[in-house]
Amino acid sequence: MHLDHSHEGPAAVGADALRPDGRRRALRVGLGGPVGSGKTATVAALCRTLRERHSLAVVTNDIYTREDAEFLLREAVLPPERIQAVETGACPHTAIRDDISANLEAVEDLEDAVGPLDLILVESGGDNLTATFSRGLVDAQIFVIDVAGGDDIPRKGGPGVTTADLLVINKTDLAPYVGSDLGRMARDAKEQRGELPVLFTSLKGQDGVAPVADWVRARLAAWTA
Ligand SMILES: Nc1nc2c(ncn2[C@@H]2O[C@H](COP(=O)(O)OP(=O)(O)OP(=O)(O)O)[C@@H](O)[C@H]2O)c(=O)[nH]1
Ligand SMILES: [Mg+2]
Repeated sequence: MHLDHSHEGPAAVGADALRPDGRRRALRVGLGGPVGSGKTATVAALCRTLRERHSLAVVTNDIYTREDAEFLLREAVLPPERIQAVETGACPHTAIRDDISANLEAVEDLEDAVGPLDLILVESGGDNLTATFSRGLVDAQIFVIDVAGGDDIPRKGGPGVTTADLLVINKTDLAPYVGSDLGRMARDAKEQRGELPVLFTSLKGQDGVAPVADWVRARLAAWTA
């Protein structure tokens, strides 16, 4: 049985926000979602957009490989010492929700090695609609789906779609080719999520990640306030 922490509130900015040396730790943002929806592409684009102004690091999770980390290294989105891979060896959600020890170790190692850091992005391995992060691991979570996965995904709900702090619906450039109705996706997402935000992106376009980067900047501002 999997523990579901999705109903816990956001982590309080309290003692948990401080490192043993008394400095504020980095804001930790998790990215989850189905296989191939664009999580790594979003992480890469966020790094390129935010790295000038902020001190960043990334943790990737893959089941048996280090492919996502290797992609980010090849693309040189950050210096290599700021990218860490966790090989989960099991269902991806297990490592972000049920036994978060390997991921916690990775984020703490990064802060020790290259800190102080403003932001650590933790990418989950691609998983199903129930995949959510433990609030013991991340302060906020982004759920990335894409229009090519079917325009009924927001309507199907599941904890990723309904409770993530931000829902990203990616690959809008593909909508005409796969017959996805973006208006319907927006209405269904609103119905599932109420006031929680939803952003549409196309990472193939110029600066396509900008709305997500703005959302992350707002979270960072709140974290450091
Ligand atoms: N057309 C289009 N392709 C995209 C977009 N975003 C990502 N892709 C492509 O989609 C494929 C999968 O993207 P990834 O970022 O690797 O997806 P992921 O969610 O990290 O995949 P896993 O980690 O394997 O679950 C890649 O070929 C990307 O280039 C987009 O906005 N539009
Ligand atoms: Mg990936």
